[in-house]
Amino acid sequence: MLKRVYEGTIDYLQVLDENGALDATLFPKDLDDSKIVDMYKWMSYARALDAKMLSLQRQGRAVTYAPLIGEEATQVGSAMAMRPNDLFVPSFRQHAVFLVRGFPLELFFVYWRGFEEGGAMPEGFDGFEVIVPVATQIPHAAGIAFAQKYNKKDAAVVGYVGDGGTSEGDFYEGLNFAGVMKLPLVTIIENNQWAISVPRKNQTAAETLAQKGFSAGMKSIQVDGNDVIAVYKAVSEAIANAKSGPTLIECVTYRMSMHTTADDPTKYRTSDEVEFWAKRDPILRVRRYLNAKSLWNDELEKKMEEEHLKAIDDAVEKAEQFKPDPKVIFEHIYSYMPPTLKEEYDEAVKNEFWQGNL
Ligand SMILES: Cc1ncc(C[n+]2csc(CCOP(=O)(O)OP(=O)(O)O)c2C)c(N)n1
Ligand SMILES: [Mg+2]
Repeated sequence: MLKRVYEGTIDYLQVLDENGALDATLFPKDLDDSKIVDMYKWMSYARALDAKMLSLQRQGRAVTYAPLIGEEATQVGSAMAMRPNDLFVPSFRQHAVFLVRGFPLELFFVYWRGFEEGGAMPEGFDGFEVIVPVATQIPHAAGIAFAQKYNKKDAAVVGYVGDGGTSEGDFYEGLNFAGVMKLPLVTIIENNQWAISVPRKNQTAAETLAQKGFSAGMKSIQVDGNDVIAVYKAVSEAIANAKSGPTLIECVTYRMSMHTTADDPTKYRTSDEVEFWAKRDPILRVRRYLNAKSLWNDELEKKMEEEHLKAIDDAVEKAEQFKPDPKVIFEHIYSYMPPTLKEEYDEAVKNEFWQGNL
């Protein structure tokens, strides 16, 4: 006997194409033009923030930074789809998610000056701090989703991972657990085509990254990650469905800039490729849509830019006056200080290690 025991398909979702044309049949019911204006403003705000961070880093006023430019639709669309109590678990590039979810900008800049205080999430903030070890956040996200289910909370967890991260064991382990336990976990693969200098095609021979969800028995979809409306729709639906189980969403986008400020992408990719994606810019297509409907103009653009720059500059000014407490590096990682760490802490304090005495 030979019979087919499994068959899977992956859908690709796009609602707003690169020319700003909308597929009205797919337009989410809870969106209207004023929300699209909000999406446009958040994406523009994120891009302005990114430009500021790059400038600060180049002036020696910020630590190594991973730019988000090009990935605004994936981040803003998903963050706007979250309900007030939903939680997010980022990796290291999701600055727009922090922004949309209301992370205080001043604290954002304190973190990127290199101070631990900026990594301690304010009480009541429904997100987790920047996580650099690739894909280790996915088992954490699954565990946090387990806690929501166990405690009967009506909250979903949205976890982010890169295309490179999907090759890590942690990614599969987290997804597998979420599938078995039917956890309220929405995992977003921010497929920006590169993992530092390793292209997407070298990560896997599979045609999509979304199909990796099949192995964990979860709903999986591929989305135009440069289409903020498609991302919003896919994530809203996954969140609405989270009580019955997890979803994997591959957002196909592009890292328009360097991997981090310590990288030079001209060494390993062509300008033709960058130009191809620049035409699919996530902000440009929304601007085209809004222009066609006379919902936006240069005057509004100028006013918005001024507001964003003022908010950013005010936050930078405050963050630069911030005086860090060196002892804090011991404090907020564990809910209580384990004995070995306490020992190091006591020794450091006794020797006033921040004076260079150790
Ligand atoms: C476990 C681990 N291995 C290697 C690194 C070094 N590293 C940092 S980012 C990165 C590439 C990540 O690529 P991807 O998952 O696609 O995310 P992106 O940077 O594109 O957002 C690597 C290899 C790391 N931080 N952690
Ligand atoms: Mg990547």
